[in-house]
Amino acid sequence: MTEMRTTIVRLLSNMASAKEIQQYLKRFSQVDAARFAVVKVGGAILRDELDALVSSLSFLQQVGLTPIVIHGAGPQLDEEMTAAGMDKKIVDGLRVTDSAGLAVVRRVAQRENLRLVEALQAQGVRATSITAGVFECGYLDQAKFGLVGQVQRVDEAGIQAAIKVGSIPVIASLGETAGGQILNINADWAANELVKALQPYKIIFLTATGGLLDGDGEVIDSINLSTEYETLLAQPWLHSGMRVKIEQIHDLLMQLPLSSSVSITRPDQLAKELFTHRGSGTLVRR
Ligand code: X2W
Repeated sequence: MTEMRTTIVRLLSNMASAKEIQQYLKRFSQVDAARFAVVKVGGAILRDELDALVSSLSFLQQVGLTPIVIHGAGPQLDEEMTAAGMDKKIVDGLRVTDSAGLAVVRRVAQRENLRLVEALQAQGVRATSITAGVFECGYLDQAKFGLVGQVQRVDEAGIQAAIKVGSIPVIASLGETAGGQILNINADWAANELVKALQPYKIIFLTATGGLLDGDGEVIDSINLSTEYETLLAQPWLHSGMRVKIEQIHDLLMQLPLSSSVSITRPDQLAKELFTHRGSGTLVRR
C-alpha cells in the first residue's frame, strides 16, 4: 500500500494534492475490485494514442485497480476495406456487414486486440486477450445490416477469471449467435451491454475529443443529469451527434446504481480524471 501511494503521489504530484489523491484511493478501495471500471477504447485511440493508453492502464493496474477494456477498430476497418476495394456502407451509424466484410472485421478486430495486449505486456502489465465468448447475440436486423449482432447475453466468466489473477481483460467487439455464427457489434453498443451486465462503478469512454463538447467546441466539465438533462437537451448549440451521446449516457446511467458515473476523457488524462476533484474530461452523474 505504501508503495502504491508513493507511485500515485509521484505520478500526480503536479496535478493534485496527496490528500486529494488519497481520498479517491480510499473511496476506490471500497469498490468491488471485479467491478471497478469498464473502459471503452475507440479504434482511433489504438491507432493514434497507444502509448498514452498503455501508460494509463498500466498506472491503474499498479494501484490495484484492474480495469475491463472493450475496444473498437472502426478506422482500421475502413482502411482495410478500402484497400480491399470494398464499399463502405453505414446505416444508422452501423456498418452493414456481408460475409466478405465479416472476414475483414474478424481479422482486424483480433489483430488490434493483440496489438493492445502485446503493448501492455511489453510494459510488464498482465493483460488477457478476449476475442470470443463474451457477447451472445441475435441478428440486429439481417435484411438491413447483414452480419451485425445485437447482444442478448453477456458471459462474464472469462472477464472475471482474468480479473481474479490481476490481469486486464481486453475485449474485442465481436459476438456469436447460439448457433456459432460470428457477428460484428458496434463497440459502443458492446461497451453499453458490458456495463449493464457488470454494473461497474466507473464507466470511461476514451476518445480523441476528450469529452462532450459545448457550442464553442469546449469540453463540458460535468453534467448532473438529475438537474441539467432537460436544459441541456434544449440547447440550440447541441448538435445531433452530441445529443445522441448524451441520450445514450442518460439511458445507461438510469440502469445503473446511483453511485455509478460516466467519464469521457483522453488516455493521457485518465489518471487526472479519476484522482482529482477538477477531473479532466466530462463527468456525467445521475
Ligand atoms: C463496428 C465495430 C468497430 C467499432 C464497425 O464495423 O465499425 C458496427 O458498426 P470504433 O472504433 O469504436 O468505432 N461495428 C456494427 O465500433 O469501432
